[in-house]
Amino acid sequence: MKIGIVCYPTYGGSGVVATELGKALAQKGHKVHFITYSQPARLDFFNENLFYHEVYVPEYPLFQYPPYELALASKMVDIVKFEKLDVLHVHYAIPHASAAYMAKQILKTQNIQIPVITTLHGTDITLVGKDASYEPVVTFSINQSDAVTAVSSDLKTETYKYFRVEKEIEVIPNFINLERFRKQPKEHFRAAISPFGEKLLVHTSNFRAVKRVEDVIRIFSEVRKSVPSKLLLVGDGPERPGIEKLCRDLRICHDVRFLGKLEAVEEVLSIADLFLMPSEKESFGLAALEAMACEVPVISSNAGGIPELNVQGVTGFLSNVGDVADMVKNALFVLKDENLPRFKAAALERARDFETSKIVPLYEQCYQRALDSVAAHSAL
Ligand code: GMT
Repeated sequence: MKIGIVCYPTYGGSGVVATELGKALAQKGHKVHFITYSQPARLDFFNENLFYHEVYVPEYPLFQYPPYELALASKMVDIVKFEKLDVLHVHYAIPHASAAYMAKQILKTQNIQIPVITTLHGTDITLVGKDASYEPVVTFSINQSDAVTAVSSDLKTETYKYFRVEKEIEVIPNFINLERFRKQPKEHFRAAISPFGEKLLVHTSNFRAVKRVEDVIRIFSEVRKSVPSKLLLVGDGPERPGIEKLCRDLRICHDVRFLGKLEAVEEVLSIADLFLMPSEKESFGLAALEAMACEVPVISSNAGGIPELNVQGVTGFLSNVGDVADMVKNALFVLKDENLPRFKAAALERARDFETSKIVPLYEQCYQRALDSVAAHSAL
């Protein structure tokens, strides 16, 4: 198949899933064309089946807000025609689903029928999408897609709750490349970070309010009172200045390391004992899956789709959003030397359920059904 993938090129979960999906499809022999405004962060290797088309938005003094969606729709039209694409798969509804709708309508006037598959990732529904500024367009473009997928059952439920969506939504969870995300021997790194055998807690995120990084710091601050430990923070974002101040106020800076936007997060996860994800909202929790694949148990909130990944008392524990005391209690339980090995083993075992080879065929089947349905309609 010739597949167009439209996504955000950044480190965010939706862009990561879209890029990893494209890479996996290319390895299976499909021709995959990424269409976005800059090189996707994880599109970092050469494969004869991978192509990248950059969307350029010309500047003009009249434009206070450059019309990216129009430039994107025009690019989609151009690439579908020139590369003879079979399907367009857009990740994150805003503005990709509506741009795809526009491209599809333009192509229709030229007798080209192309199915559009929209994958909902989370904040496009639970945070941004349901805002009145976007809701009518999001509802319309979801309903106009030929197939719609969501990354968890919870996100599917939320979508039906907040939007008048008539389309069937298929749940296709996030997936993980276990060849890349696996526990690697990094003992020298561990010895450098925790020279006295301190336990290592890790959090990775985009440091937005929804991630509740402040809870991460408060959990750690309590845990280290009972268990000698260090905290590694991977990622960066708007909450970071406040988080740094909190570390100073709590006088724990010497035990907290801000590592920034690290490329090789699996190396940090390889030396971790516990992953913290106290998010306010989380449609799936890809960062937790990456941790679990590296044998790291998870202390999380029970928000959104996290319970579909983290298994209570098996791969870690879940608490109500903001219940720092419960998360501290659970963290101390998991970190006990007699408990840690079984939680680590269970985390990896659970991650195997989401291996790339198990999930990517679900997308291929989805594409085929959308293609068949468009072909059947145009034959009428
Ligand atoms: O978590 C973020 O803020 C990034 C966001 C995105 O859209 O890039 O991630 C969302 O999509 C990921 C991939 O499907 C999911 O694993 C994350 O749970 C989801 N984030 C939220 O729902 C907050």
